[in-house]
Amino acid sequence: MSADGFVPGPPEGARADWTIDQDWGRYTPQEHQVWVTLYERQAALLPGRACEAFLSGLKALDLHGQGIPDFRELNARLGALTGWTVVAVPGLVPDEVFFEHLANRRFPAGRFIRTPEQLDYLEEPDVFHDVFGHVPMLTDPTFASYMQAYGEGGLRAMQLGRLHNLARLYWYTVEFGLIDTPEGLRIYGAGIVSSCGETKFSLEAPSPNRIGFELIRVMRTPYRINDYQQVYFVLPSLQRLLDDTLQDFGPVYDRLASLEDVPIEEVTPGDRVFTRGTQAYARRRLRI
Ligand code: HBI
Ligand code: FE
Repeated sequence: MSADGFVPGPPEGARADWTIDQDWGRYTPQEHQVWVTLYERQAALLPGRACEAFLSGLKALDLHGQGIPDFRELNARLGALTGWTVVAVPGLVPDEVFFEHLANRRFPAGRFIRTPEQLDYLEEPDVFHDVFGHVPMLTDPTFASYMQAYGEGGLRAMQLGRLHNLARLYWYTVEFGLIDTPEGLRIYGAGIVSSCGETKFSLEAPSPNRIGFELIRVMRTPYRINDYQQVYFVLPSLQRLLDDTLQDFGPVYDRLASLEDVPIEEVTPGDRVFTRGTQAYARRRLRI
C-alpha cells in the first residue's frame, strides 16, 4: 500500500490482481509485425553482447521472430523450467500488486505492443520490453530465485518506507544490469536488451561510468528514467545478486539511513571502476 495505505482498484475489465486475458487471437498482423521488427533488430545485436543466461533463455523459450508469443505456450515452457509464469496486465500496476505477483513467481507483462512510430522509445513497458526483455532471464534458476526474493523484499520495503532504495536495486540490476565474464562485460538488464541504442551504448560508449556492483552503493544511487544511464553496475555473477538479496535487509536499511545518496555521475573512493565515464552524452542531453 502507498504511504496512506491506499491501493487503487484495477482498471475496467481487469481482475482484482490487475491481470487480464492476453486473448492472443485479438492481436492484428500489424501488431505482430512490430514484434518481428523489434525482435529481428535485437536478435542481430545481442550475440556477443547479451549474457549466456539471456541467450539460452531466448532459445529455451523458443521466442522467435514470427510474432507476439502466446502466453499459454510460453508459460508451458517457462513453468517447466523455473515455475515462473507470465500474466498479462494492462500496463504499469501499483507497486504492491507488482511485488505480490513477483513473490508468487508471476511476471506481469503489458499486453499491448508499441506502435511503429514508437519503435525506439516508449514510456510504459509493453509486451516486447516485458517478454523479450525480462522473461528469458527467468529461465535461469538463480535469477528466477532473485526475482522472487525481490518481490518478497518489495512488500517489506513498502512497510518500512524504503521502497525508493529497493526500486534502485531493481533499476540497476533487473532493468540496466551488466555482468562481468571472461569474455568481457555482458548485458542482462531488460531495459538494455530490449533497446537497440542502449545495447550498444551500455557496453561501448565512453560516456557512462561502469562500476562494480555493491548493494548499498546501488541503493544510494538515484536514476533517471527517460534516457540512457549515466552509470551501469557490473555483477561478478548472478549468484552474488541472489546472495546479497537473501540477507535480512533490516541492517541494510539502517545503514542507508545514515548515508547520503551518491550523485548519479559520481565515482566514489570505494568503487571498483571498470570505466570512469566522460559523461559527455549526459552533459549534451541534460545540459549539465
Ligand atoms: N508494473 N506492470 C508493471 N511492470 C513493472 O515493471 C513495474 C510495475 N509497477 C511498479 C514497478 N515496475 C516499479 O516500481 C518497480 O521498481 C517495483
Ligand atoms: Fe522492465
